[in-house]
Amino acid sequence: MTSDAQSQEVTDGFHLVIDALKLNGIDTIFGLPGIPITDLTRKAQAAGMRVISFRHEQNAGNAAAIAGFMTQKPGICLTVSAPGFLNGLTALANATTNCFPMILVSGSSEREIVDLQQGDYEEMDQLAIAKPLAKAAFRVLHAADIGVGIARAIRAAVSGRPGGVYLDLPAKLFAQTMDAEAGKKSLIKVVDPAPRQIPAQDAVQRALELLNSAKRPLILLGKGAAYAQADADIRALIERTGIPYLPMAMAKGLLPDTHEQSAAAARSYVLPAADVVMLVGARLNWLLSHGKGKTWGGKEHKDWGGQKFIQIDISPQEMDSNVRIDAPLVGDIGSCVSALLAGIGSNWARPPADWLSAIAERKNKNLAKMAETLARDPTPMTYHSALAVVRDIIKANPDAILVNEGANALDFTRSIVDMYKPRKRLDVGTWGIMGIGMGFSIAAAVVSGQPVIAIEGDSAFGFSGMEVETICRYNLPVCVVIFNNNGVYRGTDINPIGGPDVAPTVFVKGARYDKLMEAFGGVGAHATTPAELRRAMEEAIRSKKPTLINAVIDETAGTESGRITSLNPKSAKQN
Ligand code: ADP
Ligand code: TZD
Repeated sequence: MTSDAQSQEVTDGFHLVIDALKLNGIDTIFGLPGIPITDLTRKAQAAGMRVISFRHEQNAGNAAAIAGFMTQKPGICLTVSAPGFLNGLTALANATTNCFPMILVSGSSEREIVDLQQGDYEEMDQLAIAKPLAKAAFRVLHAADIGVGIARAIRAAVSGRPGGVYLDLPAKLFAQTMDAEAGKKSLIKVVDPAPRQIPAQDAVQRALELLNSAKRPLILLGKGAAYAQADADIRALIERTGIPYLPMAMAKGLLPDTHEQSAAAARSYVLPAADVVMLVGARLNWLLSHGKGKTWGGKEHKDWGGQKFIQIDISPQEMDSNVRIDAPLVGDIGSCVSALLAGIGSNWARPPADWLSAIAERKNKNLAKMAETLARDPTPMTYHSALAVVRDIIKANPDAILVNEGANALDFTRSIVDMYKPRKRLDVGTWGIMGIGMGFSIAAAVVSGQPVIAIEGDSAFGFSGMEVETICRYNLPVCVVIFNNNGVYRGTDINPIGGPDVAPTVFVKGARYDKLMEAFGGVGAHATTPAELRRAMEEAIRSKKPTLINAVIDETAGTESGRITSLNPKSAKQN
């Protein structure tokens, strides 16, 4: 081809968006087509990208977010204007809250009309609405700026503390054309999108000295530690110091939950008793009782327990957010942990034996008690007897990814089902949000190719249940297990005035969720005993077929809000 002929070739907004994503190693889009992005989905597929089409944008957004968590590359969610954008926005906000890197790319309507509020098709000032919920938000108006727009979105999503980024692409942009060669030159392959942040040496020294002075040290691993993919060094830090550790829900499996240094089964003992606590990618938010109060040995709920804290986090502003951080260690977890390891050397004194034996004693007692409960086989099936099965299945299939949502279905699964490998447990995260189930499951299967097991409360499942069609359409190895207890938390509430409406927490009794999966060609199974559940799950893993198991759970078994009953406001007024 002559250079003359080349310069006559043109490209357009559609292709520049696709080329910019591909140039940056992004090969998958989670989305839902419609004006103005239908052709973008078609052209992306034609260009060899994987385009996973959902039934609701929130699920596509959740898929993008968890793909970002699993891969350290921003997950892409693609939506149409106004309502599609808003549907995706919950997932974007949830991603930002959880520090998951994703980019919500949304088509938008004509700027001139939107800004004069003249009533365009799906009119909305999307950029303004996304801004407070995203880590960053950008709009591209000219095809020549697409490369910069995508580069900025990628950097914003994955550098520093990861988060959700909004990228607004007005309809007119896609149709714009420009010289193909100039277009190609305008694209940016982002160099080092998440630069390492090396901690200061004096901060490392301060942390080591504090850790060394501890009589009852404890390490807390959060989902930031799982995200960082510094698995071997984190394990070395724990094993070389001999310090007991607690994994937060999504850090389970960073070291196998069966590790002898895991203090998970003695949590209520170690939190108040520890004297020095090192947080690795975990915030002292509500999930850790804000680092104070009775959980931490404080007298009243605002009182500090007297622990000293070391906190490893990439965000300097996280320090002192709830209690004093005595040794802040700001940097990326990989760099911080390797700096600590260098300082620890090979002859670090193990923690005092009385601390370790006190933990072991509690742990063994609690584990024995749990083993007894799990061995029972009551009728109807309970959370415990069903989860004894799930626990065995995960043990036999440690590469399977466990997705988990609900209240009781969440809390019991988290405490009963051991994880053996990093980033295999994906759940409701920082908000305790319902609705992540099918989006996370789909992304986990697409990104990893591994089997996915989703343990779902019947209420939780309802938020994204229609995506079982998506699971069947892409023939994904997802086994959804619904813990069906006929309602939110339990199925036993009654209408206090006895009218025809059931209580607000109660669903149709004896619903057969398995039929939903069958409607789309997947495998449905109905399990009323642990033996039936085991057979159905083993078959799902073996066949890799989309499967939904309706596991009937005693409707009296749950508690209000699971383990967080106390967060329900109770009026001081006497009835
Ligand atoms: P959990 O819910 O498991 O306790 P959080 O979501 O509260 O975990 O905390 C995760 C923390 O990890 C956030 O404060 C975030 O800034 C931090 N983080 C995420 N990625 C990294 C990284 N690569 N290096 C250091 N800190 C990180
Ligand atoms: N809406 C959203 C988006 N997130 C929420 N967390 C809730 C509502 C409130 N909620 C919970 O916190 S758990 C839950 C709801 C509705 C469902 C619990 O019922 P379940 O699980 O059937 O999923 P269990 O096992 O019956 O407790």
